Amino acid sequence: MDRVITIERHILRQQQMHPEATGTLTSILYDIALAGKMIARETTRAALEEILGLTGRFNVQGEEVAKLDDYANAAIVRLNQFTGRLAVMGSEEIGDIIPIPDEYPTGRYVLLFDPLDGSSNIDYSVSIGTIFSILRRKSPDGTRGTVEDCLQSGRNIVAAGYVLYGPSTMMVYSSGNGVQGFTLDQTVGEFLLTHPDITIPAKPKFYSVNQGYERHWSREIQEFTNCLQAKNLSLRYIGSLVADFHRNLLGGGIFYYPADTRDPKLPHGKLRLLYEASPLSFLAEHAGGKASDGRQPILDIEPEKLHQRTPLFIGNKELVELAEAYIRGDKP
Ligand code: FDP
Repeated sequence: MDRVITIERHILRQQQMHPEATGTLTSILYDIALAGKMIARETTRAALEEILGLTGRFNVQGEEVAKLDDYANAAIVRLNQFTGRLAVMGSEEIGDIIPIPDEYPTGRYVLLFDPLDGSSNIDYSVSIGTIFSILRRKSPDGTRGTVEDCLQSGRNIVAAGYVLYGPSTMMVYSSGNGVQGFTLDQTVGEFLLTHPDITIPAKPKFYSVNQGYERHWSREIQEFTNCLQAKNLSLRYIGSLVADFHRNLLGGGIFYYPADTRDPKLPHGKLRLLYEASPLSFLAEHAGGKASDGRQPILDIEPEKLHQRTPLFIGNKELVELAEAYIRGDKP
């Protein structure tokens, strides 16, 4: 690439393609990139604090050390609650909606996010990520946002993406016009475009699933998995959704977290529709892939609850369709 394109420049260019745009969406995306840089810095520091034995309740200054997922949640809320761009927010960390405080104006958009996905991996220095989606409000402008503003199907997503905190920090997003990947240059503090117009490779390499739970799966899912093995796909499972999705997005493959019989309270698998599955499904579709709950596209599901769970099959179109065929009972 002979041009250096920062994320700011790229987002602005996308905005210029829409003469009617007010710049509000652009500003929300900037703020998410900024939150991503702040969280990236803290994830690096958290590893050191672990080594230095500082993860007790207080740091060297005698200040209380927030848990990383609380920090990430607070960073995103603080950066977005006063700007007048959002009607309401929803976070995987918080049970209810996050209203905009009365002292601040509200705006046209809704921000849903999982501040730190894969957080059970934090203590092991394994990649984790932030997932987000942005939608338009349904409630009238000028009022406080409502839970209905958050309970929208993924088809209404205007922009979505994630920040991956791995060997490098990357932000991958789409506002409906291709999927773009940026890598954080720590020395200048900028996300630079390194992966323009990402499409999922047609030839898959990987399948990703927690095979430790195989005995709790339905016969159809077990047979589907055998079929993937017969295709000589490599098993790769990090156990951090963003990282697993990212690898398969670039390398080709399928990630799935099916429903299983381990916990009767979780009959639909583990992953959250609004905070995890929908945003990544938006990216998968814009990268030429597919995402399904096994019966219908994830983006078509009308959510009923903020923390609704869903089975997820996401990645290469052919493999997701193969999973659907097995689940329907008409395996090829
Ligand atoms: P985590 O519990 O570490 O936060 O939904 C959260 C998630 O991680 C995903 O990131 C990950 O794909 C999945 O759960 C891992 O679940 P298992 O440990 O059951 O495989």
